[in-house]
Amino acid sequence: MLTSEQLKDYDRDGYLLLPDFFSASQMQRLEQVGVADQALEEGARDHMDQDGRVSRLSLHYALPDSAYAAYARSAAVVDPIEQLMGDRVFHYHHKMMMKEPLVGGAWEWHQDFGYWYSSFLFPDMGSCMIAVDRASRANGCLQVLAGSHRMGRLDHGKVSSQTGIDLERVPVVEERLERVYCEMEPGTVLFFHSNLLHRSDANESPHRRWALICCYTATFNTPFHEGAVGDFTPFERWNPAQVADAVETHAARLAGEAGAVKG
Ligand SMILES: O=C(O)CCC(=O)C(=O)O
Repeated sequence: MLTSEQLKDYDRDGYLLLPDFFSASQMQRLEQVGVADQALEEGARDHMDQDGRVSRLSLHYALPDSAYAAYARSAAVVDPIEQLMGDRVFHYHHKMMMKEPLVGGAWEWHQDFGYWYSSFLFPDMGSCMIAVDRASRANGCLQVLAGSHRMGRLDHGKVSSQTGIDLERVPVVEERLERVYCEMEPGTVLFFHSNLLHRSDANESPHRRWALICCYTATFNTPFHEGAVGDFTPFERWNPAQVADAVETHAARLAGEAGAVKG
């Protein structure tokens, strides 16, 4: 459970960075599954940055039998999210952000609610970013503007093929709010508010930067229009043993499909 100090920090800053949340060996196993998983690769979408570099992400609105969905169901993630939001939550989606060595592109300044707004009325939504690899400034770790969630939702428009805020506003905001580079060891997590401004640089290093981001909405805040994607129903939350079992089941399935997943 999060402490009252941590809840206060989140209210003030719009994020909470928690090292050693999962172990390095758990993250290594998750990555082994991800790397061996052809479906993850084939299901990934490319997003171009301003310089034409590509960031890949593999996103699921459902919670299928997968190692990634197991983390999205994990009570270790969902319980703190509910504490931070002060409400029960539904899973919205989860996605593996695959910023590959030397080629992984940047993400422009944006708020997640900047585009989730098209389907949801309230910004009572939040995410948990789980560092699968080490994330540093060199391989394009997430950057946040501390406290920017308190500005409310800003206008978003097209920035290259991404959706982002008017970049002329950023220096003005930066005069008042600190830019924080969220460097994360594998297993560090970052909980963040849907109105927190964030971005990341391209990965010019030889090191992969994968992160799993799990996104939730308060149960009262389901999409306001028909046809919005997502399954807004109660879901089972799993303890660490159930998560570990699901990861191994996924690894075994892949091994059956294509030879052993190296452990
Ligand atoms: O993975 C990243 O560096 C950026 C992710 C992001 O901005 C997002 O998912 O909204």
